[in-house]
Amino acid sequence: MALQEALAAKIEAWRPRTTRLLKEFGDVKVSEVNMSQAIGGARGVRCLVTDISYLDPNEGIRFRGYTIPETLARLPKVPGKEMPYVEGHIYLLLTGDIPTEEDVAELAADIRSRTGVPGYVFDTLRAMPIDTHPMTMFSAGILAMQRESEYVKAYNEGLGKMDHWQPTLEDSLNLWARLPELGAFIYRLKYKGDTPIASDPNLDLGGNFAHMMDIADPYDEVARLYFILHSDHESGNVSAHAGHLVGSALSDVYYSASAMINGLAGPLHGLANQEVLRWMQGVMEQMGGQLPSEEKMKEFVWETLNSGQVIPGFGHAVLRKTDPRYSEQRNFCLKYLPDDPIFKFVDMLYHIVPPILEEQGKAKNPWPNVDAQSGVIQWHYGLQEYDFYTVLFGIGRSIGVLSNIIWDRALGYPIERPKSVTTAMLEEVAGITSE
Ligand code: HAX
Repeated sequence: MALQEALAAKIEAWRPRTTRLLKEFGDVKVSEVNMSQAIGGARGVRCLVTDISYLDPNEGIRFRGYTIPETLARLPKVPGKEMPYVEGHIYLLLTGDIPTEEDVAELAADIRSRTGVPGYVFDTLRAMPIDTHPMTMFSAGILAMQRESEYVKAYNEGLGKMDHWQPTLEDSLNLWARLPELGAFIYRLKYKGDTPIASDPNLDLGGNFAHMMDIADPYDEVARLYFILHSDHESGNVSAHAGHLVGSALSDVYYSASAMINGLAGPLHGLANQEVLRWMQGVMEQMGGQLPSEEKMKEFVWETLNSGQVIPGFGHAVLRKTDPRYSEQRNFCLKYLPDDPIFKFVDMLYHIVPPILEEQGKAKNPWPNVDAQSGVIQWHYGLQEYDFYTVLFGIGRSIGVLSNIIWDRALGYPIERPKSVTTAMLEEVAGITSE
């Protein structure tokens, strides 16, 4: 397939760059670690390497050098649609090149041929209590599929280290084909009385997902936009880092993807998209189903902050401006659902929350992130079971995380093992002596 050949050529060309940096410049300093970074979640420590995406604090994410609007404009479009093929985005993240129409057609056909989540995975999920969180089901479903790993077979047969990326790519393509099926299955198991809809072999990844969810157009466009926007946010966020960390032990990508989903399930990370809707529903309930006035809204925001909770959907560990992923979804809302009451609510928050967070003076970034806007679109198209939203995020995020692991293997990145210190050691560095 063209993708494998293109990727093999890119990898061959890239390897000497990494080898040279390691060999000739191994002792050159990249970053230093201060006390607050050691205690505070390694914020800003430059110790991960990826060429797949880069997050500038003010500009936002670039995928392989392209901003979000550039990515959406340049990738080949599904015929008759405005959004690009998710498959084309996979090609871009893997190779760094915008694919041709033929490249996309070939990759899309390949991914379609790999659909078919094994029945035993569905049986495993059916055995779980129905009130299990969808993210738990998603993670368990991925893990249950681990026996399908081509990488494990090749590893056990003694495959050389430099070739590890090839069966990792095979596993990743299989997962990219099957995660939308798994996600849609969980949705229809949990909320639609266990009525799964079979995958349609004629549709692209986004269109097929909308079909398996049984949500009418333009939900296919929502799916394409959503999976692309959530695909990658460089390597340090919890989901990407969890996936990378587990993969660094040469665990296969089923283990990595399951770990990534577990990290994404935290309310400070991917679960924030469900938390936004939950928080808004709470406010609406208190208002008897009405949209609150601006003054009332400000009171609710302060109440949440004063009770020690965060305002979900706002703030970011790296970004210092409105998240362009938020802006892209806002543009979608302005075009397709400008009068939706929940959109109006979110838009009111966009104006109200940042000045309040600035006044409170704690959050380094008062602006909205991707999660503030994404639930609104889902809600509008009938997907109102908001605890499912992070599964959608996870399907998208798998594209970036697994692309990174393929490259980690191609470049022979070692097992990850930062060093820990004790509090007493930090006190010694600080010059604190006991009285
Ligand atoms: N509401 C209230 N307080 C906030 C806040 C928010 N939205 N964002 C940050 N703060 C507070 C922090 O809790 C922290 O308080 P303490 O000093 O009392 O601990 C302080 O401001 C400084 O935090 P920060 O340096 O600005 O932010 P962090 O890098 O520590 O954390 C978070 C980044 C995204 C986790 C944070 O902004 C947050 O909790 N936001 C709300 C949850 C959310 O929307 N998460 C999704 C983020 C995007 C993402 O990963 N999506 O998957």
